[in-house]
Amino acid sequence: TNGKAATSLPEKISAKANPEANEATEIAGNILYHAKYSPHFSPLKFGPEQALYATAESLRDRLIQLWNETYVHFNKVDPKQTYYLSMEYLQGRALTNAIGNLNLQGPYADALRKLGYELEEIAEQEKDAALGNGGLGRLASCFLDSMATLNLPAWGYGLRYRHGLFKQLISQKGQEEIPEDWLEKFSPWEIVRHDVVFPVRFFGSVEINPDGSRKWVGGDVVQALAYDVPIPGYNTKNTISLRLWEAKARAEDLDLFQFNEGEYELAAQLRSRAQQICTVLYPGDATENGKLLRLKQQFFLCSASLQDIISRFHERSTTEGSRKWSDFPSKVAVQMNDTHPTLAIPELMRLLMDENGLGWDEAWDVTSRTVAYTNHTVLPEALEKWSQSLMWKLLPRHMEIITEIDKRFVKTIRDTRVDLEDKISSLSILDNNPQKPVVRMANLCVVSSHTVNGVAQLHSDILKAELFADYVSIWPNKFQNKTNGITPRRWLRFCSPELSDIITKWLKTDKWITDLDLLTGLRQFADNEELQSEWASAKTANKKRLAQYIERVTGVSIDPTSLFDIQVKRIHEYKRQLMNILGVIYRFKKLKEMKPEERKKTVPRTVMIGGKAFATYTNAKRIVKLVNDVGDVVNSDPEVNEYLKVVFVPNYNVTVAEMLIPGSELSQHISTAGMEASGTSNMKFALNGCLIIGTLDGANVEIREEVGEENFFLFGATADQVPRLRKEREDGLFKPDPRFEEAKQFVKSGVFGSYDYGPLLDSLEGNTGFGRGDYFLVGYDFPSFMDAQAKVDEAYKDRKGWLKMSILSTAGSGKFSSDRTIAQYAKEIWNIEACPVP
Ligand code: 4GP
Repeated sequence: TNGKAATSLPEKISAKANPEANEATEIAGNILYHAKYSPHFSPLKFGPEQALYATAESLRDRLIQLWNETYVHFNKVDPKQTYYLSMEYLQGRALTNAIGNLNLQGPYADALRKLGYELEEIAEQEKDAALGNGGLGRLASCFLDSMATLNLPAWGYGLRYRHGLFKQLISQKGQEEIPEDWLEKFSPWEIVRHDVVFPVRFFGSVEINPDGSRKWVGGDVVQALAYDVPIPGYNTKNTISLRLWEAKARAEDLDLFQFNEGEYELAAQLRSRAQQICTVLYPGDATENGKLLRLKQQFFLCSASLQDIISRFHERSTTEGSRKWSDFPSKVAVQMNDTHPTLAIPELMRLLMDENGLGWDEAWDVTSRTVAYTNHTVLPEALEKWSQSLMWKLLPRHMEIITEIDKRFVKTIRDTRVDLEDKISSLSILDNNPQKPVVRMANLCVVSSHTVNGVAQLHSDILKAELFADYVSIWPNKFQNKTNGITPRRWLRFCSPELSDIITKWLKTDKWITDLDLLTGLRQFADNEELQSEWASAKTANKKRLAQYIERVTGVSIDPTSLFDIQVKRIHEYKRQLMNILGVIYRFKKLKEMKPEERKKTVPRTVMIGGKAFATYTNAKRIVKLVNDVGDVVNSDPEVNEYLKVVFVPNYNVTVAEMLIPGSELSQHISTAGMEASGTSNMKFALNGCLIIGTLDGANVEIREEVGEENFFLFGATADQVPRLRKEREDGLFKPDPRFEEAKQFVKSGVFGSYDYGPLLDSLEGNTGFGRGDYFLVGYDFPSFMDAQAKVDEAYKDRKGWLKMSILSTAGSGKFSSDRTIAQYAKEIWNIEACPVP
């Protein structure tokens, strides 16, 4: 802040002579206009928050203009269009991104300065839109940015959760969750479309018409109302939509009679049932009610989106005369982001058959040529299975359709593939196990989609060799790989302007921002001392900024000259934050045992770990607690804290990531091989010149290939060894490394407080009676992890060598642009082409 920020509305702005200044003056005028005439606060106040909303609204004016032009253009050209269906979007903040994509940093910064503010200070007022959990949701948001930037006719569909991902508080108890409140005031980015409303039904029953056709009737009907969020592309007019549905009751759903009788809750029952649908992201599903609500959410997204898609198909048809349903797949591609939107399949079938009169074969042909499915995980607990009885209750017509799809599929296999007879029970969609009959959503997706993809090469290979192996023998061409990517705008250009400017200077062009492969041009300068020193000063600036942030949010002061070692992601046993912290514990113990002169020779390190644990995932919460307890002890140890600091970064989200990643030097991607489908933060870190310590898992494999194996700290078992190692562990054949035992023993000795870490440590033992002891192979990988860490320390002592590796890491990250990923989806799955607004 410039220290004398305006708190009351300035009267007028004086203009300067040059055009850039004129633009700034115009923008400042616009901001003032909104502060006055779109008032959301008491008149004449102009604090940072008022400035944020007015600034956002001034930008929104521009976006709406571009958005309308894009819409009109798409309508005119009538291209094939992709609809990305996702239950999650982790958008983060939008202001800096919109200003950056429109290339208006300079004018906006000047305009705000005229009004007494710094742009960064205003940007910081914005809350994150956190309508997602982790990787899958952030991927969807990166994809939207790339779709717009590549001028693709593509839209996102999602839900407008009133409360996004919980806020994480760290207390003496460990993690506590409190509701997040991104709509506390309002979001300046969304626009409600009062004319885009569709009815969505739940429960009810199926009626058979005299002609044999069927109709779903009765039950509850909820309105889906569209809220659109503009998604600007970088350096293009194209601005696409993220359409988020909100559930609304109809006026007649309020029982006035009961209300007037004083029965307020009863009277508003239907209304409150409707409101529940979009109240929170991922309501707990341990209870029957919780399951029902989640299923409702999924269906709500699918039904509203498909009705909208079909109505657009009709709307555009009228310009061209009548259009045939068989054209639908050449106009519409639906991508299901994981199995969460699987109900799009039976819902599209229902809409085609029951509402539009198509026969089964025609509806099936249209549906199966329209939908495609992306798998994001092989974890069995994440492969959705819905109880058949719950589904029959909530969606009786859809269950009829699913049953029929299954019946026909099984018949085809029986008729054509005798060799698969004994596989039918696992290939079928319905699992009719009398104990617990369920619908296997992944199977429904594979059977119905024209294309199924994994999200990194190794993951796609595992899907083909294991999870979906028998399907591959039926449809060898259905399966593809689309290695994930990240948007270079948010994850380099805007979050690290210093480093970006250096890259632009050395490459003599800023075209890398949309053509990330150009970064390879940095390789030739990796040894150049001038580049290295510029590189180092950008890194240092980012590290200092990060150190200030850490001190502000945790009170821990960290040394910007120490090695910044970061692991941030959802807390999960397979991601092995526990292995990381055990390594830190071992390091701490050794530092304690050293003589002072010996300590001086070590490389000082700051280890930062951040991430949210699912509210009911006990072991994950224990890990959070352990990291915090270790931090308390280490950071206050006067002998050691010059050489080691341990920080738990609270409330990890997109905005926090934008602060951490540019300041990182080493990042940990250390999952048990075969379990992390891809990872995407690994790509963000590598792009920012941060070296990776990691296993051969997910996209790590490809990152290592691209940046060069000498620039990657590799350790650990490979995916194909994992089953054998688990077996050996179970059979008691595993001999633990003494360092591993020592670290565990140290925790048990109570150095880190009185919390009972017994159950957490027991999960690392071979035979705990559950036969799943150390399922994630922390014990097996620990020694090679520690060896790799020792190599990191050695490498860091060589400043030039490290800088070279850092430059080569950025230089090798071009492949991981989401522009590349989306271009491949467009060509190889969706069959759509760019449609740039002239
Ligand atoms: C995540 C995977 O765990 C991660 O490896 C991958 O990078 C990401 O999807 C995007 O593909 N999965 C989820 C989830 O977030 O909820 O299954």
